[in-house]
Amino acid sequence: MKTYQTATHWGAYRIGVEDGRISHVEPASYDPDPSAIGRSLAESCGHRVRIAQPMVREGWLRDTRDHYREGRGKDAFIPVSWERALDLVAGELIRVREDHGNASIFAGAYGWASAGRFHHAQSQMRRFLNMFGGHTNTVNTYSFAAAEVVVPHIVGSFYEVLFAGTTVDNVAGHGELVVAFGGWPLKNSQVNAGGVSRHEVRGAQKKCKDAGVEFVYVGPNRDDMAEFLDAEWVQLRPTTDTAVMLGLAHTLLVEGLYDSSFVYSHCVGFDRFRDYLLGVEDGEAKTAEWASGISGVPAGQIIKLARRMASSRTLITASWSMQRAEHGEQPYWMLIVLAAMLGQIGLPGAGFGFGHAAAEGIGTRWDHPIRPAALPVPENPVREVFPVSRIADLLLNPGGRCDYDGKALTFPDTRLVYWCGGNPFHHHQDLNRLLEAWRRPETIIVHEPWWTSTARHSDIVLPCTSTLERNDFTLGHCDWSLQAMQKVIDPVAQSRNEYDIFADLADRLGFRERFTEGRDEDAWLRWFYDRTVESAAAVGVNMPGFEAFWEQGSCDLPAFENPSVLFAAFRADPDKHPLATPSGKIEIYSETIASFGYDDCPPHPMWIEPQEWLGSDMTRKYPCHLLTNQPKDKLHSQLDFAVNSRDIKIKGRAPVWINPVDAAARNIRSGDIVRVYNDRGSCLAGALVTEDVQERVVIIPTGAWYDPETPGQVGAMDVHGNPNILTRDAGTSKLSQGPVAQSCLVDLELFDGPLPEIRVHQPPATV
Ligand SMILES: Nc1nc2c(c(=O)[nH]1)N[C@H]1C(S)=C(S)[C@@H](COP(=O)(O)OP(=O)(O)OC[C@H]3O[C@@H](n4cnc5c(=O)[nH]c(N)nc54)[C@H](O)[C@@H]3O)O[C@H]1N2
Ligand SMILES: Nc1nc2c(c(=O)[nH]1)N[C@H]1C(S)=C(S)[C@@H](COP(=O)(O)OP(=O)(O)OC[C@H]3O[C@@H](n4cnc5c(=O)[nH]c(N)nc54)[C@H](O)[C@@H]3O)O[C@H]1N2
Ligand SMILES: [Mo]
Repeated sequence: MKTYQTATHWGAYRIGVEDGRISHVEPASYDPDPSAIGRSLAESCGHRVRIAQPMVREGWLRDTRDHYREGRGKDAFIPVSWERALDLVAGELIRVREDHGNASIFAGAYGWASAGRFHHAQSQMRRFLNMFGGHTNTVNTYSFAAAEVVVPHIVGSFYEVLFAGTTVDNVAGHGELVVAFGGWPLKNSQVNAGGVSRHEVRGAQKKCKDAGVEFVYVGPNRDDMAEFLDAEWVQLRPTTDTAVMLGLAHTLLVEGLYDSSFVYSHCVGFDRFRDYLLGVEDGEAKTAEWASGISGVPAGQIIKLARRMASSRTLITASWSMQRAEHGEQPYWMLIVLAAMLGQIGLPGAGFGFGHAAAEGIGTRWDHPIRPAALPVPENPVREVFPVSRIADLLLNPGGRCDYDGKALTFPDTRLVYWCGGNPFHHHQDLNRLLEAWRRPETIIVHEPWWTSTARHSDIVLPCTSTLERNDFTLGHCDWSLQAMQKVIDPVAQSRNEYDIFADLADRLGFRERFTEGRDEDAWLRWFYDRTVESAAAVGVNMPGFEAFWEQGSCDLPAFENPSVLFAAFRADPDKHPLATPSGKIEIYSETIASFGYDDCPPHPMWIEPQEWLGSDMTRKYPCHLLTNQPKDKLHSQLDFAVNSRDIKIKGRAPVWINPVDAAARNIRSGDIVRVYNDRGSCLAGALVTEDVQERVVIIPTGAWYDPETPGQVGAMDVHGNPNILTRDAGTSKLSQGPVAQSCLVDLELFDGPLPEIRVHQPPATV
């Protein structure tokens, strides 16, 4: 058996190969808490749902005028040679550029792709397309769009809070109480964008518990907090966290428990916010009673918690999920204001943080000063960008207006979509609306290793290699180790590296030399490595040569001293270390946001009633709140067909978590298949009845590939449990235009019809 080292977004592994087949997968010996997602790796190469060769949708090829766009998702595919496929792609790129201009090429192409530095799909695509004259791109993420836009207005930077936040170790040493809105879910710290060498979050959380720190979890799902933390569980109606925080703030204010010197020395705008808290203008004080009426948390519990927070060294945290909701800016802004009122920002073991355990490294390690090289991407000549989760709006409303962070954007007229490394038919909200929007462009080109839902809904499908079929290396954020990704087996069937695909396209378009700079994979890897070595040398660190690193399979970066406390310098001297806000201070009231005049994002945090929540009239029709969290068993939709994902499915469908009270009322038992529905769509899922989820909340994790009962039909039931058939596609507010997946009401019923087959893990029909 020959063994190789590889790395993924969920860990590093040793892979054994016998007779050209993967016979063995073992987590890296130095990983203290490896992820089970690695179990799925062996199937990643040989599975029947790999795309064997380039494919073109039948209707696209036959209907040369309109490309029979309604055929997307239902047409058969015609296998073609690489030569033919690349000629078609190059021809389409030229046609669209000539007839409509480069802004009509949309390649925002959001998605996690694979972990390597060089073979990063989107970087390859952007380097290629920018050399071709550019493309319409996107800004922000599905992960934390609202936070990315609002937090810089409040404290100057969002990424500083993420990558230089107060660490769990620091809390173990100095903290007394952690109040975690949305929890610290260990299921999420299995992964890290760009790679993870060691899973250390569980260990860090245990240390914190052992040090005597106490935990309060505020949220609807007990599974968000490890059992060993023994957290007090405060249940609340989903997306009402802002109201609870306001109730806490009001209690601090009226009981004189807030730090008035900190809010005046380090913040601006407290007086206006205080007027709101006291109800000076709207006549409604935001008391604990008031907060209780909205959130369902007993007023006494809010008051007690406020007192406990004020008398302890307290860290308050929010999960990223919380801002993926209508008015998702508000809970993040309010969390900062609450921490400011406690006056502990910048103190060891205290203050606030976002996304502890949302990914490995977040809240446990700071970003290393040595950063890896990235593929050089020339500047995009096309200036058009828009918020990433407005993709369906873009396709549906060419020329339409989109407000965003003080700007008025205009949607370009998209004629061609180019997607690499993402799965919008997994990640976007309201898939029926996306399906309709997806019929607008003339041509959709997708690179994928597998027949994902997105590949099935495109016109030209180019099969690319997956991780184990190429050489690369990783260095993830807050992960202090380079991990080699050694080629384990030859590319499956006719699949090719993205780099080679784009080099051949560049050849047809006349810029191969510029694209490749004369380098092959090996030369690029050395180029990347050497740039990383230079970055290390700049901070006085010597790294081994490439050969030694490759032989060894990994290279740990030296530990570096970091203060481990967010905004410690600012606390100590706000004049000498101002924040990057207009005032240099924490903006409890933002003049900038006030100047935008947005009706849905006021100048200080507020409770704004959403359209869909457990307090709205719509609950008469749809009485349950649907949350769609990250799956335990995989990364998003990746390797959905493989063993670790299959094992948690129920009769082949994604699980839906239901409280026993709601299940009994509908005569549903664990293991039953249920239909979950609202006005936007419906899907089947497998019931998992559990007291871990509170009443009137149901949870379907994301990631099951969309598998419509009638392919290509808007409104068809998804038989597999992709919750985005149910979620709403709207922006958080005019400020950030982030996704609102967590604001979603549904009902559910026992499904006792004949169980439709899961077809999405089989390749589509070919002619
Ligand atoms: N309802 C709801 N929806 C959500 C969320 C939620 O909480 N609720 N979360 C959102 C969030 S935070 C995110 S980040 C998104 C994630 O959404 P995505 O990032 O789109 O999800 P992935 O499944 O990781 O998609 C990556 C795709 O790239 C492919 N791929 C892997 N390697 C390569 C490669 O080398 N080349 C190419 N061309 N392709 C490759 C994989 O097969 C996969 O199909 O989902 C969002 N959607
Ligand atoms: N295993 C695994 N890990 C992952 C990923 C994956 O796909 N698989 N994806 C990664 C990515 S891209 C991201 S962005 C992060 C996402 O990190 P998050 O967005 O924080 O993760 P989620 O699992 O969506 O949500 C965490 C919990 O928040 C709770 N929650 C939801 N809505 C509310 C609310 O309104 N109030 C409160 N108090 N709680 C609420 C839910 O119970 C949910 O389980 O995870 C990363 N980690
Ligand atoms: Mo994400």
